[in-house]
Amino acid sequence: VSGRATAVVFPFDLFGSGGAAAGAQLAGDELREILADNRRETVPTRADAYSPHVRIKEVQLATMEDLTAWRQTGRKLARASLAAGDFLLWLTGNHLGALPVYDELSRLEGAMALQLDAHLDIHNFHDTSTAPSHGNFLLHVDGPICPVVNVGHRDLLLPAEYIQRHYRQTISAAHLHSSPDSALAKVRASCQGASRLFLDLDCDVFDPAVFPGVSRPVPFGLSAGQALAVLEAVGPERLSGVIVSELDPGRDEEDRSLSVLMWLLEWLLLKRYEGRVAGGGGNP
Ligand SMILES: [Mn+2]
Repeated sequence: VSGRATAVVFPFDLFGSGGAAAGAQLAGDELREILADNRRETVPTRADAYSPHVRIKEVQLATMEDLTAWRQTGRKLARASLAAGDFLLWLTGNHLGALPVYDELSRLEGAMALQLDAHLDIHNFHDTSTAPSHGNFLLHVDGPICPVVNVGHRDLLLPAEYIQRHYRQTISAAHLHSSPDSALAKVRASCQGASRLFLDLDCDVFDPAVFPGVSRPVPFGLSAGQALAVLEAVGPERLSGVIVSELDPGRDEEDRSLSVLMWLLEWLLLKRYEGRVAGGGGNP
């Protein structure tokens, strides 16, 4: 563990949710602003725990050459950061932009993804393309995929046996709404053995009332508080990285979605770094 946090802005949004690349850039800009504000502050604040350790890398996906090489470019960046033991904050456009991280993560022993997503991204319907898209990208991971646990889906179509082939565990939003304690216990248990736990946050896991800024809103989603409870259940300080996708600023309303996301990211950074400073037990 390096003690460093690398935020990668990876504005990819082809093959689904066009417009979400702007969400990655916006989240990156907000993070830069938060860090600058923290640096300007003259009295000690809790943000001092993480601010000095965060750096931001911005990937250009602007030319045909850039786009042709998107997956290799992404894999190279993810691989370097995983090898260095950085805390990786991957800000991408649509959910397919998470694929290069899954490619690299899946090569590592003890790796696991806790995926918060309204959809189970293994769609194989007659009218969905078999080429990689934001709705099926888990089927396209290079090599055997690391265990994936979904929390918060609202899927009404996929048969259980098909889901079980691709997910270690799925805990639906309905389960969370109706029996929160049992759902959270299930989340905790299914993430227990992982030594490298990544949070894969597809913003459409939130209820559209909380988070309107997504291109495929699904009702009956998680409240902001429920998402927090899920993360508390696994222990946010354990996370090795976070992938964020599907923020579509064009559909947001007065930055409500953006503020939910940025609060959560600041909270995750605090959880990651505060314990290390105060406890002194972890690696700096
Ligand atoms: Mn998704």
